[in-house]
Amino acid sequence: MSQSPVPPELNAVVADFPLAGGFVSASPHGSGHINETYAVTCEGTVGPRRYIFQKVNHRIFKDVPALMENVRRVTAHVAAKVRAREGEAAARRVLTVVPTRDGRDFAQDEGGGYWRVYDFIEGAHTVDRVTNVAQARAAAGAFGEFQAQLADLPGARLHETIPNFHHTRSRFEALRRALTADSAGRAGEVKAEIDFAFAREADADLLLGLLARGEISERVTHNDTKINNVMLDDVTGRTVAVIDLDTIMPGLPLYDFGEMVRTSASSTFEDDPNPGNMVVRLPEFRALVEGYLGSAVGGVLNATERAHLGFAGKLMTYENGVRFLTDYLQGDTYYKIKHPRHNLERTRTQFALVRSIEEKTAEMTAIIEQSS
Ligand code: ADP
Ligand code: GN1
Ligand code: MG
Repeated sequence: MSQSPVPPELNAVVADFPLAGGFVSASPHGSGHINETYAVTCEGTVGPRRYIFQKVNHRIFKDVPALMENVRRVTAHVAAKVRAREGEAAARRVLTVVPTRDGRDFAQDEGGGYWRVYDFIEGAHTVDRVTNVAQARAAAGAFGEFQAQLADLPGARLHETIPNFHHTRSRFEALRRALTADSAGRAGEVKAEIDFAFAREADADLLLGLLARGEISERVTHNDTKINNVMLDDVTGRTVAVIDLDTIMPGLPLYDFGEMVRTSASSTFEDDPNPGNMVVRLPEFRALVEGYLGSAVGGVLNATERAHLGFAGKLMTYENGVRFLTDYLQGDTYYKIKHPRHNLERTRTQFALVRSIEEKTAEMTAIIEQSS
């Protein structure tokens, strides 16, 4: 998939939302792999105002109304907490859904596409890679804090917006099926990657086993804590808001932490075409451990969870590699790609990070012990 320039449907749904002024312009925004994201500028009596318009990927998120119900509940809950603490300044600290004129969480275009609108969080940005250790510590603190804020979310269990999202065994079995089907005729090209994935099959069951035995527990988690899902202040660099709430659902805190290791303690981009550039960075890993355990979530993690913080990084990196490889074998139907070998390059670079984490296991364990 590749992101289109501004599609005509966007212009059609703009009228469904009560925006603060007339439509001026729209442009593609951000570098997410899943949704189509646009910055929309309006001009009203009080000056220009921006919004985020997102066409939610309906092929991937099968039940968008349920997803938006999750988003509404989570944003309302977090907003109430930050407002109690920070007053009006809280407006930037959490995503704010702009409902349609008739009060719905999303609009539908003529092709059945789902559109939602958020207030644009101004004066902040996202990065695709951490540039310093302080950023890693801050991001881990923000995701930890966010998770702690959701510990007392009232009401029913959240909807599973993608069933078995981090069920690594299911991800492995999907890879096995994609290999057998070989629908894009690429299996012959990825023998080394398949061998790598199959040699580590047992890892897929480790956290699931701990969960089944009651040694770790399910909580409300973000599930996609990559570094470009936290907004940073343009001036101070401090974390402003956790965003991309589509996969908030019951999960394991270790999935959230592992995804941070993958994206914030890595030495290069997830799709660096040279896997030789990819290693785990121990100073950033230490900053993540300290930032996460030092946040409000630190108090709720048990000894087993703490002991598996390093393994979680390996597992999430492995899982992402398996998912990229599956998509490559299936002919690139899931992630946006920029060139035909993009998913293969992502796979190779993820597996290089898995190998590096394996080599650094003793050092990572020592860092966790020193920080606990
Ligand atoms: P995806 O699921 O495709 O990753 P995201 O929700 O993460 O979509 O949005 C993609 C990018 O758009 C983010 O990384 C961020 O840079 C930007 N973005 C998203 N929401 C906002 C917002 N409310 N204000 C400003 N920028 C945003
Ligand atoms: C996707 O949406 P985005 O770009 O934040 C994916 C994550 C992967 C990530 C890999 C819903 O995240 O699970 O870890 O790409 N999100 C979904 O970069 O599949
Ligand atoms: Mg994102």
